[in-house]
Amino acid sequence: MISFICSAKDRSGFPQTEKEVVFVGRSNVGKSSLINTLYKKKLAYVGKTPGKTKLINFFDIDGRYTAVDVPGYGYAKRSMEEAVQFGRMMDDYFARKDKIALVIMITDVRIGLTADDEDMKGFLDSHELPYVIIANKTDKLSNNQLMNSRHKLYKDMDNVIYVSAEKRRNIDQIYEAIDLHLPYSEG
Ligand SMILES: Nc1nc2c(ncn2[C@@H]2O[C@H](COP(=O)(O)OP(=O)(O)OP(=O)(O)O)[C@@H](O)[C@H]2O)c(=O)[nH]1
Ligand SMILES: [Mg+2]
Repeated sequence: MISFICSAKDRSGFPQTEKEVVFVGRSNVGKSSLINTLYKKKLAYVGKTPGKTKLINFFDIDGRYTAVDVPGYGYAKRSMEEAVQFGRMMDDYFARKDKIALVIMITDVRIGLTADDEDMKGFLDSHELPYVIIANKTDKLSNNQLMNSRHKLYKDMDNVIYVSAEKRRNIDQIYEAIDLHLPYSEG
């Protein structure tokens, strides 16, 4: 069974979990959409305007692991107060890095990795956190444009999974990546 555990804005609200798969990325790349597609349920709030997800949301996935939806980074229209709170919330979250089984970094296939994404990648590398990169919204590109994006925007990197959350394209590859990073469990 898949169920919502809680939302939290700082460490006082984080639940007791063991293995987390966390979805990060710039605002509006489709983190919440991808979570809903992966788990076939309207778990996370999807919005037309960036900055929709404001708290860290925890979901129990079949008792196997915890999926975590976090607010997007690189969203300029936050107020100063919001930006400070956002930074603190993410610091609190990543301080528990021993719990993180896999980071799923989502990007927009039409944009590739931005400076914010490169910062996040540097952070993940320096903390030796395992991650995969998702290039989402492939339904917005033709096959030719997609080839161009792979080559030019993603430099043919081999840990990129090209998907469409909206059209359920290549979603199985994400399940495989998650399974690979969880200790073996039955069922
Ligand atoms: N065409 C297309 N649109 C998508 C896809 N995935 C998400 N979207 C759209 O992109 C917009 C943002 O989606 P969200 O899932 O709310 O994005 P988010 O990354 O959670 O955004 P924040 O919570 O603001 O950080 C929505 O209008 C979605 O419908 C996709 O695969 N294809
Ligand atoms: Mg969201």
